[in-house]
Amino acid sequence: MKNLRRKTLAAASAATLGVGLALTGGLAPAAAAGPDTSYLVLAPQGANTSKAAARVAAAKGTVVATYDQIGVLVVRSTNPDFATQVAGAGVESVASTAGLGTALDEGETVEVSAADVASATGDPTKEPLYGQQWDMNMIHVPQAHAVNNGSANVVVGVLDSGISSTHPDLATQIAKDKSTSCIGGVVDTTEAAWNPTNSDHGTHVAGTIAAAVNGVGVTGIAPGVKVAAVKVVNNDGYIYPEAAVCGFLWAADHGMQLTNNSYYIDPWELNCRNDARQRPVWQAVQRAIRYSQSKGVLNVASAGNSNYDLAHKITDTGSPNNGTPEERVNLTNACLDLPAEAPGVVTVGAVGPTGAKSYYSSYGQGVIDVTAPGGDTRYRTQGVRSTSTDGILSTTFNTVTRTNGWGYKQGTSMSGPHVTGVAALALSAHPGMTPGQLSSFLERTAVAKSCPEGVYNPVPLISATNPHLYDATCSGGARNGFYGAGMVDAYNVVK
Ligand SMILES: [Ca+2]
Ligand SMILES: [Ca+2]
Repeated sequence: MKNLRRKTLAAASAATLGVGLALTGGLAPAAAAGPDTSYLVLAPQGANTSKAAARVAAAKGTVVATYDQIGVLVVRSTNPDFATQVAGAGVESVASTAGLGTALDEGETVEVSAADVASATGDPTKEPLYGQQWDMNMIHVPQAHAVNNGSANVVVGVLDSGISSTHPDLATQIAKDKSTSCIGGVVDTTEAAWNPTNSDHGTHVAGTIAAAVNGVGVTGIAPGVKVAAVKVVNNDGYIYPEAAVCGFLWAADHGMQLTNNSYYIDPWELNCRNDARQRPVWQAVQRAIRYSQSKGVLNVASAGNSNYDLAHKITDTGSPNNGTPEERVNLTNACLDLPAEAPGVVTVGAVGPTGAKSYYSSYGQGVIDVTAPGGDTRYRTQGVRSTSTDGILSTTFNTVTRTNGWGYKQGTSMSGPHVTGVAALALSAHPGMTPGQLSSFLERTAVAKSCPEGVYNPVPLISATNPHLYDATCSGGARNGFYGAGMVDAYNVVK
């Protein structure tokens, strides 16, 4: 969905333009305060942050969070010359995160009418809305539950827009003592802080992983496990790197074995490789991901909804969004889509109800590890109209009426939590696997899917002017660019 991707970026640039201009205005009087700006200050790898903290104070910055585990400080400052003045011994690099927030690919929610309360049977297929959960049949969730529906020892961090703690399908499923907001890079564990504000994205994701089998609404894939809300999406719908850093470290230091990351940050779209200012920011996020893995966390991430070949960024002609597209041939893996492309992260594409790649799902040989249901509301009509029931049904929170409910969304944001849920079942049945063992187990137990022949075009009628808007070509054999090692399977990981 290259158009959407460009729109997202346009919004990000507009929201942060003012800050960027102010920062480069070197002629302002030294005494004038600039805008209140967030920075990541990196100490040398392995060093503690005390020297860096002293330099921050001298440069008129305020440390708002200290991440000694990875040698990173989150700092706010109104000093327009902060980045220059903080440099010195004990500081490896510094970067403002202004302009580096990525908009959450929110997607539309189509609500369904409230389900009648039945009696809890322990059978997921008896949940009132189960008949609309085609995704659960596709990955054999009922068969899995007959063996194992999850252990309460497994806690999944949902790095997202918060989870509604009053939702009847989720209230019993949340590890409240492990839930937090990470907005601004700073931990706030009050319940209000990690509940949703302007987005129910995280509530939907959490329901796919662990909605209760309780005679109400839907079933999740692993209702026996716990989810923790780790809110990284701010009230404007942006994920900033300092929030992601905070989220990975929180999950790692609070005994979580898994995180779900249904968001992505696109530095390469912003020409990261040629931008020295951005590089420290991505280094900080990568340090955080590496740290979490060292603490036994497997991180699962969505591939993105751009129908983009992530293995061939070098031919990108879609940027910049604000002018004539230019071919950029210097893009390399120097800056990766994070967290999806960080080493060790399970990267997930999406399929619709037919099992074929969803029209929007990004792909790429060597990038996609596994696939899972994310919905495809266009395949039935070849793109002409949306069929909402071909999306993924899960728990919702209406941010206008402030009420809980159920509804459909589609995206790799929805397929990611299917993999996370299956991984949670796998750990429940086979405790003690390392992140590396778990990710290879997920791949070994996945059901391989072969490439479609030729150019794949599921929605030729979606655009009146461009019938090839969603063309994609799959490469590879048993393991390929559309489906990775194949479709994850809940039964195969517990049997
Ligand atoms: Ca339920
Ligand atoms: Ca990966």
